Amino acid sequence: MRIADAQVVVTSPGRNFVTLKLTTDEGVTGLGDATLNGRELAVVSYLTDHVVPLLTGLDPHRIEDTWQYLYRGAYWRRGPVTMAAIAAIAAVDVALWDIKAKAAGLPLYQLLGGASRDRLATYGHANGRDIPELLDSVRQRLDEGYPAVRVQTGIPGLKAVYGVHTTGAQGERVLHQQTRPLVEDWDTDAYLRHTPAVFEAVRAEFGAGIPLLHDAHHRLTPIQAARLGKDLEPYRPFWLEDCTPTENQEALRLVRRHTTTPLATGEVFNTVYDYQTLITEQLIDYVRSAVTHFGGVTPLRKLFDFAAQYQIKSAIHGPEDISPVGMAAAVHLGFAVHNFGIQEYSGHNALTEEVFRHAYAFTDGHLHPGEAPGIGVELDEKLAAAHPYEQTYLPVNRLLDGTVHDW
Ligand code: CS2
Ligand code: MG
Repeated sequence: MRIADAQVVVTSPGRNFVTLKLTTDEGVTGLGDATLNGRELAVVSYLTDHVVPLLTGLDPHRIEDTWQYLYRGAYWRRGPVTMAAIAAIAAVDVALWDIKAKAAGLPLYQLLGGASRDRLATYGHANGRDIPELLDSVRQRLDEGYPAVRVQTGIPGLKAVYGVHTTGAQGERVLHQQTRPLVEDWDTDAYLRHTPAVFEAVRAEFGAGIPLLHDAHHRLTPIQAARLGKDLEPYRPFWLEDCTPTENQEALRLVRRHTTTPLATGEVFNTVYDYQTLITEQLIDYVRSAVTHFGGVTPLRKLFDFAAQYQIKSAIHGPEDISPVGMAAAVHLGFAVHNFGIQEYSGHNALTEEVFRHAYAFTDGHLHPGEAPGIGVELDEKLAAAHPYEQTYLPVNRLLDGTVHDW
């Protein structure tokens, strides 16, 4: 069997997705997600101009070798185009696993060691501009069956904050489709004062039993993160995510010294070296990388096995900007690895579900990969073509004095 064709499909069924479709000379196809939210076209170019020309004629069964060929063969790494390169390599990797599993007539998880559980526990996003709106949103997620909920709210005095949907004049949710980044505002002190009150209100309303997660989204200094972790301890969070920009891995040594609140990070990481200190010094409890942004199933499985030696668990990134192709790969991998922790799952809008028909199923707050051969996703190319790319940016965050801050 040889790779005969490679297509890069860009579609925007409500938000942009970049998908790689490989076709072998025996007609077996494979899909991979290459979506990098807000910088999609960089990956399209990396794939189209630099990777696709190398793929035709390769043996699709040589997944490890192809990964090494594309990663080491580029020479340049962990630098200016890393995330685009890694997302591109991830798409090839997942498409090759899809092909291999389809050729074997098996769902991908069977090639990864088989099922280690019957279903995957998930967490959903609850948010509100204020605490009453958040409580309603938590109730909705619990009614949908989510066993765990991430809580995010607006901050008194701030007009637009991460995780709280910006609504348009008609109250519609403003997505990221616009020609310039939305500008959000931030006041760390107000946030640090407000967040414990949010947890207190959610605990008072829903009790101590529900796992509550929170994402600080890279915004705190280490000592501020330590403060928040400590202040949330009475409410026993499931985790505090991205509490400080963890490119500075040593920062979490200080946080760890002050709080027992579990820590999660890694959605913006792209190689194991980004985690090395965090894992070997037990500075985190969950690794957050997505298949798409960590180079594919091949390297992410290795990361989970490394993390397992330190009792650190998986928590694959799963917001709506991970396409159903990336989500399918995540569910297969999460189903097979022993140190599964939890799976983030925001779901996708109806049109996206039509463009990417998938075998994985979300039932009573849990995911199952399904038994379809491969990753179990079919791309409706005609419908995809009917929704072309739309310029989009992630928001930019500024402090009240106008200084740019982490978003
Ligand atoms: C967030 C993401 O889900 C999360 O944990 O950090 O929604 C993140 O903001 C987006 O993926 C950025 O594209
Ligand atoms: Mg996050």
